[in-house]
Amino acid sequence: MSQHIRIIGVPIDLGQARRGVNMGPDAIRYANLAESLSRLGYQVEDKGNLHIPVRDTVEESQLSGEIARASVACYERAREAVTDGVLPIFLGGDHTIAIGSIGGVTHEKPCGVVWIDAHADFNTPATSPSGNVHGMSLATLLGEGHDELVNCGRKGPKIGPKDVVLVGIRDLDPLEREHLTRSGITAFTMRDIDEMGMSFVARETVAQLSHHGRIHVSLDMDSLDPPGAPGVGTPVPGGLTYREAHLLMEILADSNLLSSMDIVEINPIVDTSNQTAILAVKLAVSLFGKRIL
Ligand code: EXY
Ligand code: MN
Ligand code: MN
Ligand code: MN
Repeated sequence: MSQHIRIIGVPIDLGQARRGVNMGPDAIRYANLAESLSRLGYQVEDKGNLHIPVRDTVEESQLSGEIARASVACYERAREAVTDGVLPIFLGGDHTIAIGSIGGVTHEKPCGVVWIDAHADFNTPATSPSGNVHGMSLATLLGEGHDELVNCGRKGPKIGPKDVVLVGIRDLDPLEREHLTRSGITAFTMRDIDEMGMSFVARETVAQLSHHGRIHVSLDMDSLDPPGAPGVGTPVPGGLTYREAHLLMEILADSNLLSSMDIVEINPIVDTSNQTAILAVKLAVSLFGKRIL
């Protein structure tokens, strides 16, 4: 695992309707991400933010085109990080950033992806009740969605159904649910976590994803239970507890396969005293840290 971490901010709020998620990168910086990772012994560099247009200046009809433009920029940064042998952490912004980040880190070779989320983000323009692209990010990565997004960086699917495991799922739209069931993707719902425990779920996740020798963690902070992580645009009750989320990070850390990460969907406008960003940083410390004993 690289000892050099590169932070890349992607302040995008074009994939959903609420304002504020574009301030996520600075909220996470303010919660001391760089200092916390440096303290673990990593060399940490912050590349600042990608340039994203202000939401109010973008017409509804231009949204997917602007998301595609941002995704290509993000893709290039991700690809460059892999070439440079560093471990990139992408700070959202909404979950559309994963189209570029995961696209880019898989430019040369595939990797496993842990998608930690209350949602599956597996809608397509045909199944989505909202039309919001952040609810389509994973389907896009598997090759279904707006053409300019599916073909971002390189043509076609960026990962296959066996390359991704979902953890924390508890809110699916009706057609999205059918689509996910047909896809063959492994999804651990909150019920699975309740019944089998996070220890089993996390170990099974690593076992299913270790075949490519590299794992990307896409952490949507709405996977957490809302009382501990209120600063998200689409909260869903009954999420991961503080300890379940940390145990997942700790077991992923034990794999020594971590190669890149997204932290997404933090909206400081609806947060309380930046606690969602503070929690995200603690989870990153568990993910990149060593066992306490
Ligand atoms: N399934 C809903 C939709 O497609 O609009 C909600 C999606 C929320 C997506 C957030 C990022 O995880
Ligand atoms: Mn998401
Ligand atoms: Mn979500
Ligand atoms: Mn594969």
